[in-house]
Amino acid sequence: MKKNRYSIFSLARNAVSYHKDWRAAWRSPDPAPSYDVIVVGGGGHGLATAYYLAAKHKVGRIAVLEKGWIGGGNTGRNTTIVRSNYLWDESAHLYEKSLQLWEGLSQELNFNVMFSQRGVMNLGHSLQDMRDIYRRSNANRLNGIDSEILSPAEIKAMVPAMNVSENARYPVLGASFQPRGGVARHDAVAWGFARAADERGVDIIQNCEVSGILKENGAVTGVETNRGVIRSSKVAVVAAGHSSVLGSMAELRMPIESHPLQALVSEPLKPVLDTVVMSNAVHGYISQSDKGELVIGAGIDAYVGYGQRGSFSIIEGNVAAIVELFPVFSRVRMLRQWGGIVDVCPDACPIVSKTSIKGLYFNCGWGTGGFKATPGSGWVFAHTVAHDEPHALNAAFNIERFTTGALIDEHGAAGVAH
Ligand code: FAD
Ligand code: PYC
Repeated sequence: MKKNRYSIFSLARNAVSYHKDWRAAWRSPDPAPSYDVIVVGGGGHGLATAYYLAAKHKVGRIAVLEKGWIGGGNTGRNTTIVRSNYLWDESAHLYEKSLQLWEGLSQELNFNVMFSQRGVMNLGHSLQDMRDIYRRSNANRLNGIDSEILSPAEIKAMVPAMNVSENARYPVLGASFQPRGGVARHDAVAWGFARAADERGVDIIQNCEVSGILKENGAVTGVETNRGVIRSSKVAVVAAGHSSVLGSMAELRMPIESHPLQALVSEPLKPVLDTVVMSNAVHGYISQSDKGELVIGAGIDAYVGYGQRGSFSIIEGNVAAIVELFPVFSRVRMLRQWGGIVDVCPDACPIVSKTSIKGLYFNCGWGTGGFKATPGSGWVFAHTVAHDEPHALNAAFNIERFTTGALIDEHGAAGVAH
């Protein structure tokens, strides 16, 4: 029988050993001179890509190069909402694949990613909101994606703390509800993929910043880093927040703008909200973490930049919107605020694609909504890199769509204004 390193006995032993001889969950190797595939970026998407490259496609020598610490980018900064209720078939199929992977992810990785299917509610506050909600809900059902329409009374029954009065400035007229949506523990997703990838021989190299992409005769040959040159004929870039910076290293101009996106959490409260509530119109979304904190997020800051922070006016408007929906939260104290940098494409859809440079692949542009896509993105990107061809699920998300015009406009389903 295979020895289980993570058994209950090892938990008990480590609990009383004050972490002495604690075995690291992944190694910290020096970079090798060359690899079969280099993944740039150790967020959830990069780690998932490396995991599926090793586990599913049996690629032998893989490195993940991360300039900071794994999960320290948007993966560890997001509000963890997972859903698949996108409007267009292409996105619905991709996000639904991801949701299905989430449903088995803790078992797949042997790591509890705390995926909690507590449902996601998207509120409507006007006649046009409700028309859009019906349209998207019908499209979802045609794609086999669970979706229900809730009346204000049904919303009130599920979320008693919400003000559904007709007299509110933005009255709640109804909502779509995806019962299989929910939240997950963001760090755990990075750690789970990292540990499982490391077990399959993937070298995860932190504090390793890529500063150049090397190419010869139109093909990639490796990368320059602060740990020296590392060679590979396949480089897969998954560097959310810095995709344009990485693109410019290969003289590729990416159709991307990088914006701050903020979030904040409150002091811990007793259980008061057991589903996820999102409102596009008032620009706020809220859930309650297992620790009891209210997890709150807003729309992007309108300016572009690489600072992992945002401006106060966004928080002010965001909190005002949440308090209008939940007057009972008006006296709750906020505990911390932070920002990430989201790479936004003009059609609010990602790029998961080969490029004009042989062996160079980009996975980016997930904007405000890529956390939910983490396993699905890794799944299709690993396929694309391993086979040098897109998977059927990401074929439409190629970089050429910005010249052919075959855009997939998901601004309405992005859930967050940008
Ligand atoms: P990241 O985790 O950002 O990983 C990219 C990595 O690349 C980083 O670790 C970075 O350090 C590294 N890197 C960059 N440049 C280099 C370099 N030169 N060399 C080496 N490494 C490099 N999505 C949802 O689905 N639901 C949500 O509720 C949600 N809420 C959000 C709330 C906030 C406040 C933010 C900021 C984002 C939110 N998102 C949400 C979006 C989501 O977080 C991202 O789309 C997703 O996490 C992107 O994952 P990633 O692994 O590609 O990126
Ligand atoms: O895409 O569901 C989403 C989302 C919620 C908050 C930020 N993004």
